[in-house]
Amino acid sequence: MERFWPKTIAHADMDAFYAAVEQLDNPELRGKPILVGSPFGRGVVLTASYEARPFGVGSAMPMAKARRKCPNALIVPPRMERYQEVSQTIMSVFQDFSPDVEPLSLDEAFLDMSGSEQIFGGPQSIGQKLKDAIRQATGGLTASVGLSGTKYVAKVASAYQKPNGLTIVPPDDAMAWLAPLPVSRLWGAGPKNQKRLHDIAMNTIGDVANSTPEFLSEKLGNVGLHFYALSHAQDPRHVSGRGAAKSIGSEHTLSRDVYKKEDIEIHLRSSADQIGRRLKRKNYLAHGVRTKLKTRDFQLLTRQHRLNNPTDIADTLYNVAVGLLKEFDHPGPFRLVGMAAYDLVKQEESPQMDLFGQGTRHRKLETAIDQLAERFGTNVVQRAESLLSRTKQVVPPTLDFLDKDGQDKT
Ligand code: TTP
Ligand code: MG
Repeated sequence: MERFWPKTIAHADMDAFYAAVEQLDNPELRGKPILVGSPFGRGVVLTASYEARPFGVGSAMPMAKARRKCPNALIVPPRMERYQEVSQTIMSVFQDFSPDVEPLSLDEAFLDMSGSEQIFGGPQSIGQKLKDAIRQATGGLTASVGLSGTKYVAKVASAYQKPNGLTIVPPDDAMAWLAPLPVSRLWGAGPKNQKRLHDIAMNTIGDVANSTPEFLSEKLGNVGLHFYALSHAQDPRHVSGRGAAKSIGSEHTLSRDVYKKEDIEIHLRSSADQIGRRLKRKNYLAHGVRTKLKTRDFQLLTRQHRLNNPTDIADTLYNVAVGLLKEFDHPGPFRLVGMAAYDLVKQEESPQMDLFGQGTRHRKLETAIDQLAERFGTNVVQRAESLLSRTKQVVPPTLDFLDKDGQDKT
């Protein structure tokens, strides 16, 4: 009899999602290089069809540059509502497969498939059925799917043979499978951490696995320990499925567009404070922070960052959200500023919580502020900084601080 894995996690990610939807809806676009994005102004490519990718174009590249690199590409303006509709179809397929589905974006999700072998068969069969069901429900779209015993390895696996891939990594083989991959495949290894790893002669995940936690934490701090765990295919996070909040967000639609960093920061500050309060109230910690900006032509731009230690501290959320601003390549102005905390875990489930470090003092202080805010309203307790920025704002009074639900009027 086939032996099943102790835990089976699938990650599914649609191939060239927006572009594939355009090709599905318009047969004339099929088999051709297309770029989805606004053809006007200084917009960026949201995604490129696989026919366009060999020309070196892809998500987030300025449209003008992409057109130079791939002059034959057809430019298709995005239709967000349609992508959302298709996303709902995909998500409902996922829900037919598992009660524990954790969407990460419109086109990807984790599914906890543990114990479902009686219904769907072993990992290979689960993956194939999932792909078939997506193709059928959407009328022909393909997804790439990875299966392994952890979220991390499942995600790396789904990207391994794109497009239309299916990659199975048995948990016992996961460490060896990861070893030859570049360190850029470590979750949370942005350009800075990749460079730090290269500087200590670590180029593959196997190099990290063969190091020691002591050395890595000496060279990289906490994130070094996180990389060490990943390189050993250790990732204790659960698929946060049914009923769990997916993200907590706050955004401000502005009465007048902003483009100055200081103005954006003011809005992020009040969003972060509000999100921190809601996280604490619900006993959640967030693994991720997303910053959102909407352009004048209603393009929604987002950048996100995963934290090594999940947090509910507003100050940390704020600093990460502000740090993300430099990753946007749009000069503004923006008509909406917002942020969200995502990838939420219940406080008690997080093994990495920074109980004894920096966080504790901060949390105590913020909890006290939150309690006051809850009793007397947010107008009573404010950071000196936000008062300052408010006075700076007095002439001319350009910004509308009214939050979506009307609660956080400062
Ligand atoms: P991705 O899954 O990252 O990319 P993709 O589906 O286009 O291509 P693949 O997964 O096969 O590599 O993102 C899903 C959609 O999200 C993408 O089609 C467009 C949108 N998106 C943006 O709007 N901006 C971005 O910077 C990225 C990366 C994606
Ligand atoms: Mg995708």
